[in-house]
Amino acid sequence: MQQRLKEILERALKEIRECREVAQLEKSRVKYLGKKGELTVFLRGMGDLSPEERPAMGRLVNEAKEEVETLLAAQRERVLQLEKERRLKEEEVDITVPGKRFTRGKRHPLTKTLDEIKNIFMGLGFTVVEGPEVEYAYYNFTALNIPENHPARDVQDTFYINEDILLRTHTSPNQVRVMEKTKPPIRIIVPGRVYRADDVDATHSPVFHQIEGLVVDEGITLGDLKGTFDLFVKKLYGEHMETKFRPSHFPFTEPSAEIDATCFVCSGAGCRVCKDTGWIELSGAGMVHPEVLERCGIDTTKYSGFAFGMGLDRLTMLKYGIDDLRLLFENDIRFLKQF
Ligand code: 2NL
Repeated sequence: MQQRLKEILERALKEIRECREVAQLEKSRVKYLGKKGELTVFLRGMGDLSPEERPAMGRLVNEAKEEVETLLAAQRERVLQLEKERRLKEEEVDITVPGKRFTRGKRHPLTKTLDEIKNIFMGLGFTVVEGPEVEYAYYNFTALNIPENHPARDVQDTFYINEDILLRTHTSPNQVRVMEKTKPPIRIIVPGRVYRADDVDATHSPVFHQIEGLVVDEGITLGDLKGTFDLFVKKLYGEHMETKFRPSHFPFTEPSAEIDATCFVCSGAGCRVCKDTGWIELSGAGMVHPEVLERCGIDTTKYSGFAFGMGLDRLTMLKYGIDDLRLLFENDIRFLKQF
């Protein structure tokens, strides 16, 4: 009988020592000390012993149970410690591993150029005005002295929503609104997206960007236009730049001019980009047509104004040496990264 007890005890101790998880320990506890556990059953089986033998044997069994209990408790501590160490190791963070480099976004080249242009004109006391891309034909054409039969109004050139509503073909409608609402002096630039029914190629897109400028005050002359634009070009492209006017025609200005600037590429010597003229066309401009001022309720005996309109896309391409307009719209990260 003693021999059997010894055998159970040794097996129990060995099993418990090999436990590596709390759940295994619980199983062993039930197996030896539970209601139907081996030691419990063993103790009950002592009824078969003689009364003389019983106390000594009972003590031995109780000692064995205590030993098992003590080891269970000790092993439990050990297992918990092991589990903690295992978890700490699993969750270990190597603070010496180099961080992941994440690429920072940049402003689009069009935005960069526009921001520069805004800053230059704000420095001259201009305000930046923006407005809707869907416009009335009245504001886009009629108010600007563009006659009913003018080719610019053609459905071949303009995206119409219906007979009276269209996608603006320039940002001028906003200048008209400002003139209607504001008593001069007026000094504004109006940047924005504009639309024309063009097929896409290296220099054309059905959507592009324009910046127009407008000044209306007492005694404004062509000299003010020349001085303002010359200063603007020098600030944007460098002090070495010069500007010149060429006569032109727009329905909304009189007189009208195209403004050329020194060629960026050859500085005036003549090259492929400027077609050997030494000059590059930057903008259309002129004195606001009295008809346009009158339509907006501005007294032309007292006030006069100048206006200009230029393509932001073209200005940006020239500034950064970009040779294909499509690059500005495709948002290829390899292109945008360079700015
Ligand atoms: C061009 C020509 C121009 C204007 C735009 C303008 C606006 C009002 C009144 C008078 Cl409200 N003029 N804008 C004037 C001259 C030229 O743009 O070919 N731009 C790319």
